[in-house]
Amino acid sequence: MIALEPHVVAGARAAGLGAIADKVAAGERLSLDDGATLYRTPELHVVGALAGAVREHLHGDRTYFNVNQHVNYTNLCNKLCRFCAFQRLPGQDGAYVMSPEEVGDKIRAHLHEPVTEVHMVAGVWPKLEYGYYLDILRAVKAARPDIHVKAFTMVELDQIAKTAKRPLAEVLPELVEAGLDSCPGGGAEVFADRVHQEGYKLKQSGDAWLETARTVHRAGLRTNCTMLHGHVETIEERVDHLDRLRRLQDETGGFQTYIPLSFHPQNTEWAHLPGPTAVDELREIAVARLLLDNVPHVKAYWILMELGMAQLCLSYGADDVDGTVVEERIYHDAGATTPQRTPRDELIEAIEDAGRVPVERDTLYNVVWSADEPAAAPT
Ligand code: V47
Repeated sequence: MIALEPHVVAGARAAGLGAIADKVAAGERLSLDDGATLYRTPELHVVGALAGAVREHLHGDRTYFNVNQHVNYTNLCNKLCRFCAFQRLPGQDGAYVMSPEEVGDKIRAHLHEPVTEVHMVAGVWPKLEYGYYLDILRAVKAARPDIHVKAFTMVELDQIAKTAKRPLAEVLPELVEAGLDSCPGGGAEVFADRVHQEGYKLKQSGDAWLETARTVHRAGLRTNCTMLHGHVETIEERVDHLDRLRRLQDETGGFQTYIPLSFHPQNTEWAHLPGPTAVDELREIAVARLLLDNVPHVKAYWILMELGMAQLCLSYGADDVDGTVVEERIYHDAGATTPQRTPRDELIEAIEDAGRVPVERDTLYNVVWSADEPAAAPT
């Protein structure tokens, strides 16, 4: 049972969302039709209030962040996704592959900071040898043995297994042995075949992404999940995507966090599309919090939307703002105007300014430091 404030119930009834509010209060699963209604209702503040109530039921005011560092080890990619500004082919301006030594150097450059996670994703390039992936994992751990390595989207893992010419289930223990600790949520885009064909047909299908995630969860690794929204997809395709994530989560329980990724059009083949508005971003957070009743966390990734928007998202269902990041390429190549990094104390201040309680977490949501128990603050 979730206690909804009387004004939230009244607002929901006035907006024609009374039946959905009753289900939310009873902790009942929302249907696909409910999802479409939440996307279409003009009263976004009511959707946000319902999602905010769920967020507070799950996490109170606690708002998570981490001290992390991104490493994008190559931008070579043969998937040619129409939404992507990061990808390069060999010989193109700015194309690069980091050696394992360079990956280690990136980690060593931040040893003076209390980084607990490296987030390591890249393009998909079949000419990279299987041993390369093991070597970059080992290079990270050699540089910083206690760091958590969150690396490789389902799309990259699919390629790594193909390169190794072995099933992923066999390859995963070797990646773990080399240093892999968990996996990020990217590469899911929108699962619907129609959108896949129109925007990223060379990439693994939605079904294949889900099957890869199933294999990863069965191997005992936690992952995140995402949806890239605000391009050519319909509302029904978004609801279907969230429902497919929800069904896999019922089966495996392996997803920790859902992150809506708002499409950034600049320098992409879809540059003529307007991309989502700030209002769309709020709605994605809120609808996801309400539909994904079995995913513990919803993240407002500040890199996508400015810290001010991420603060607002904390009242629309989000309980996490991601981390310090340090160096980001995927969104900045596609026109993001956010800074490359936000220092730890600024994340704390932003969360407090939004009226919430900052909690520094590690990748698996163990508490590193919390404003409500500040004694163990890291230096
Ligand atoms: O896989 C690429 C998307 C993803 C664009 O798991 C784009 O904690 C919008 O997955 N506009 C990478 N989106 C980012 C990602 C992520 C980010 C933060 C945290 C976590 C996590 C995961 O970004 C890609 C793709 O789906 N993407 N280009 C673009 N132009």
